[in-house]
Amino acid sequence: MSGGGFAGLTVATALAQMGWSVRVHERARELRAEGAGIVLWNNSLQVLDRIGAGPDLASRSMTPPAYETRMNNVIQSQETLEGVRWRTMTRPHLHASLLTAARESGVEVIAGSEVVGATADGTVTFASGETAEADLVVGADGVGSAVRDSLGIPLKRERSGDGITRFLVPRRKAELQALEPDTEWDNVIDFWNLDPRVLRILYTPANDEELYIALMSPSADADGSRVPIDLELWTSVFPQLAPVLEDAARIPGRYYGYQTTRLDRWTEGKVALIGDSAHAMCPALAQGAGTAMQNAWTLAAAATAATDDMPEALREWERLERPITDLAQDRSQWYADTREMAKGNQFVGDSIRTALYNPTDPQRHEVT
Ligand code: FAD
Ligand code: 3HM
Repeated sequence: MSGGGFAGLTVATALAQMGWSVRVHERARELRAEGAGIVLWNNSLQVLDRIGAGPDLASRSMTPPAYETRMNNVIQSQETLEGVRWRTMTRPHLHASLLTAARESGVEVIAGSEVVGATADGTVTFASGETAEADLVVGADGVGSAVRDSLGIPLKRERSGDGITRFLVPRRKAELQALEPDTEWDNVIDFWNLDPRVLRILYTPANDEELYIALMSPSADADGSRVPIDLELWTSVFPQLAPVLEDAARIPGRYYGYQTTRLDRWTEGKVALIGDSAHAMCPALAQGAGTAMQNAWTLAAAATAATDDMPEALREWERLERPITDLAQDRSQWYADTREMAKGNQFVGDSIRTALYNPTDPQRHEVT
């Protein structure tokens, strides 16, 4: 396994629980997740339950009462998402839950171990110059994947003009309530402003104490995309969020331009790619990590069921599982290009299909 992020830890845990002997090589010296908050849906929550990470994850995460969308501070929709499983949390908490599940399942996680490449026959090469052989190699090493690049798999990158800077800050619920008493501050609130200037704040409570805020602006807007943030600009447009923007302004921050990575194929011989190395996507539908964990589970199941021909089993896995991930990528890129999320009521039809998917259901591909 190359990479100890959400994809790598999930596939490693699933494989170990299915009887494999598994080693995860993580380049970073410390095993932890960088970044702020995250939203997960049924497709990944089912997997987290199956690998035993569900209770720990639930202990410090929440399901907000609604996903609210505002334009110029006027409410467009409050989607209660009845019948849809979803939860918000911090990235460090999700990573810690996965790491615990991995270790409890007997996965060996080696930090400070960089993979430089792999070959179709299952040979992995490390930066140290050492090599190892495996029955299955998984490239879960993120958007800059060394495993993917060493295999020479052709890819296309599509960029959008917009991007986002993410922060984890204290909730400050009482101070926000004092500023806007009628607001339900436990909701996710997607505050859009398109005219006269494109500036958006996605407000996502992650638990009782921590709040994830994501500040979006076009990359062409130098002040809007500046880090640390231009506090005066952001508080002038979003005065009701001043207390939490002041916290965000004290954090260095990194502006991330939206982009999609699409590969010709996800497998090569005994090597499979999952997560951002195979299918990085824009975050509009909040499905990058979700599809990573979904594909981690289905890959583990497909590899375990493989009899003598691992390369063919991996190709069949991609054929069956790829369409639902392609859909999430395409819809998320479309939202990034059109900003249609600003209209509200967007979690319907094709935009919610990936969220509802259950990768652990053996009947999921049966045609009725
Ligand atoms: P990564 O998280 O990038 O992990 C890769 C790991 O591999 C890292 O630990 C890295 O150190 C390691 N590594 C890299 N190279 C090597 C190497 N050569 N050798 C060994 N190890 C290596 N997704 C959601 O589901 N919900 C959301 O709400 C959401 N919001 C998002 C918001 C934004 C603004 C962005 C940018 C993304 C968002 N995503 C979201 C997407 C999500 O963050 C990614 O899809 C997810 O982190 C991918 O996981 P991964 O394990 O594939 O890759
Ligand atoms: C959860 C989430 N949803 C949407 C975006 C976006 O459109 O940038 C980012 C997110 O973290």
